[in-house]
Amino acid sequence: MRSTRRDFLQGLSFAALAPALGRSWAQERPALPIPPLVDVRPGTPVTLTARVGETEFFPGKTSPTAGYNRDLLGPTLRVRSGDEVTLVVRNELPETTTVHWHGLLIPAAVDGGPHNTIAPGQSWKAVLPVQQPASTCWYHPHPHGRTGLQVYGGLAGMLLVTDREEQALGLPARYGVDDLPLVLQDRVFDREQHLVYPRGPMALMHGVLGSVMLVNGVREPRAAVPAGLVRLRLLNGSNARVYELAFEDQRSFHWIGTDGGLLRAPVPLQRLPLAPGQRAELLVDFSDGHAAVLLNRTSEGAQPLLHFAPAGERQPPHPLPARLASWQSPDPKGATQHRRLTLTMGNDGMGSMPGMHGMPMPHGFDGRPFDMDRIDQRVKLGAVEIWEVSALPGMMMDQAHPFHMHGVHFEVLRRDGRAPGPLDQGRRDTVLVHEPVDLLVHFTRPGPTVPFMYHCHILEHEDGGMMGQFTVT
Ligand SMILES: [Cu+2]
Repeated sequence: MRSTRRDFLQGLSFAALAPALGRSWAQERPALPIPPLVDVRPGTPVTLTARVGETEFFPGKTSPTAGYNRDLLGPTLRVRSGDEVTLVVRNELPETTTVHWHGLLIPAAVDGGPHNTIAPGQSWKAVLPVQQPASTCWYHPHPHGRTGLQVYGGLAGMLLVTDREEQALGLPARYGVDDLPLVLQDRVFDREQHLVYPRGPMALMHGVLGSVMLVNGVREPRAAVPAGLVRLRLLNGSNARVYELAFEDQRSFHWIGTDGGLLRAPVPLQRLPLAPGQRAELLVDFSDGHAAVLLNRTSEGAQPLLHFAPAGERQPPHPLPARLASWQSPDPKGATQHRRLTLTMGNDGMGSMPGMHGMPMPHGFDGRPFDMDRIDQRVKLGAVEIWEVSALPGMMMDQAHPFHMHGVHFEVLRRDGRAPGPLDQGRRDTVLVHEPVDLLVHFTRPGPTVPFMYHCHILEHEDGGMMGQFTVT
């Protein structure tokens, strides 16, 4: 019953798997799976084996998938700021992969971008000097042209950075109990309820959007939580979908963290957008003991993501720390370079539709598709720069793009020429670009030979050429 390597190569279009023998599923919702937590300590290498497997997303229906050390997704890695840790990636996939440590501020040589390839059967050792604020990061493949498929197949995991300042805050910190890792993904299933990866012009244009929502690889699971304060670490691990997170009962929650770590102070909200690649940390108070449903609430309606079932003794409402983190924002007056980048869609993504146009035009920046052999930007180590990033409105569609930079955290300085709103605050590595944004970027990690990447985190846009690279010397 194992899926074959050939199945994975064929792009998840594998109708050949026989359905598993029927077994009765309990009527109640499946419990939220919590990926195993691995504390990565200096001097003790941890191995991630990328491999194919199979997953039963629907009762009795098995789909080929992929994961790290398991059939789907990967363990949660936890590292401490100040440590140097060693990770070994073993590639047991039938094709080349890489592993990018998304959110870690590390030298480009170990960043895991498309230059750090690992051939099938080979291993890659990455020594990572972790020096950054506590944050919720993740890891995922980044081979050029194959990132979308490999992430979609299940290759992704969370990577948590802790530090003393965060630990002193007394935030909920019991992993899997009141500190929950939540990987949000949407997927497409065929009529037989097998996982499929759609290709073609629509996928190239919008990215792959599925109608089935998964949290930690499971459809609409149920999380048993204490009747008190709970910390949610949300990762949008979807290929293309932007979420609008809200609770069904409109309860408010506190937003406490972004891609780059904790905010300066908790922000009460009822709704939070989360673009592909982004992370958000929330504190939700379940001390009323009432069940709650986390939704993706869009203009088209609301899709349930996760059901919370508070249990146990009700804890009195928990006072939040007034201040979470302090950091120095770079002075924009010290910016030594202003760069302007425009995300451009090739033929509005229609280039691959036969007969529609002449030459297929790939996605890119300023009309140029990604080229592994071309350095697009050269940056001085230690420099502060302003990157003005905009998206060219297409002829056929107006698409927002999650713009991601490796090797840096940035802050949004202006959006559409004005001071950004409260939802743009915090340190980030991924920002949704619809209106033009000015990003204040501090380049603190070296990339003299192997470059860092910047790209759209709609993975089909990235694979289609919407990526560039920069050196830092
Ligand atoms: Cu894009």
